[in-house]
Amino acid sequence: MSDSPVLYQVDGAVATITLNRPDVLNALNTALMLALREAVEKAAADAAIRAVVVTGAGRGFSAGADLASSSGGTGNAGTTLRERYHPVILAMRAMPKPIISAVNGVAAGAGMSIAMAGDIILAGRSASFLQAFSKIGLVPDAGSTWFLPRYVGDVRARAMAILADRISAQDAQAFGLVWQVHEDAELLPKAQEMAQRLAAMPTRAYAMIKQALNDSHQRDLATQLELEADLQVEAGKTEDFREGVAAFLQKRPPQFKGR
Ligand code: LHQ
Repeated sequence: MSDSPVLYQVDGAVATITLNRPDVLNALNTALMLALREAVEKAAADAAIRAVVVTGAGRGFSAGADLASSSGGTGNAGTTLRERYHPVILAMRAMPKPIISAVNGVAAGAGMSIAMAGDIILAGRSASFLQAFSKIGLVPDAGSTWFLPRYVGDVRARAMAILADRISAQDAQAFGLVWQVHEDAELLPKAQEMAQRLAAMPTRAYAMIKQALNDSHQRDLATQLELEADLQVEAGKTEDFREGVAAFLQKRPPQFKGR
């Protein structure tokens, strides 16, 4: 396998981005974060890609910041986070196509933040989730304090951040963090199957769904209603909407083009 810290593989309209430092459970160093940013931006910019899978090589998804590298230390954590992590998290949220996080093993610290920046989280049976930060005297970062209360509620988010207990895939699903749990060997095939399904759907509507949901907690109802109406006008102008309605009326499967 390539020794590049991030692999980028394309199958039809699906890009699979693999964190690839398996010897250290895909701990995040500068080279990996730069390559991850490049991969995320490439998938976002390529109109031929209509769904993305993010996963990890080996037995981990990601153990979070590489504590053995200089950028994993806290001396320049602000710069590291702002320059290396925030662009990745923001680019994943802004990605105008769905991202499936296929969590194949432990997702710890900022590795868990990256998993949570995806739109749908699938987990392998032996995967686990760990807000590791407080164990080493740090605070959750890279979006964990934003995603976690929204996904699992404030009570569980506080317990996870404060206790830093490892949460099983099964418990994470019960918490609402994980959409589906699959047998380990089935995780990647299932994630890619879901991505292929999404890649054949109306991609521009997905981009607008993400836009509507990304910050909906910050908007009041009246503002959100306005945003929905504006986006619906845009969605109504797409070729895929015309095709969706035509296919429904003609009682045939739609052929969406992502336009
Ligand atoms: C690792 C790591 C790792 C290096 C396992 N680094 N080598 C902070 C600062 C600045 C900017 C950005 O953001 C952040 C936020 C953060 O992400 S802070 C949180 C960092 N992550 C952690 O504190 C988790 C540390 N790792 C662990 O607690 C365990 O490794 C877990 C629970 C993830 C997995 O445990 P095991 O399955 O028992 O595996 P292991 O501990 O044996 O690890 C396997 C190898 O990976 C081992 O190397 P070795 O040479 O002994 O085989 C570890 O040293 C290495 N590794 N995490 N974060």
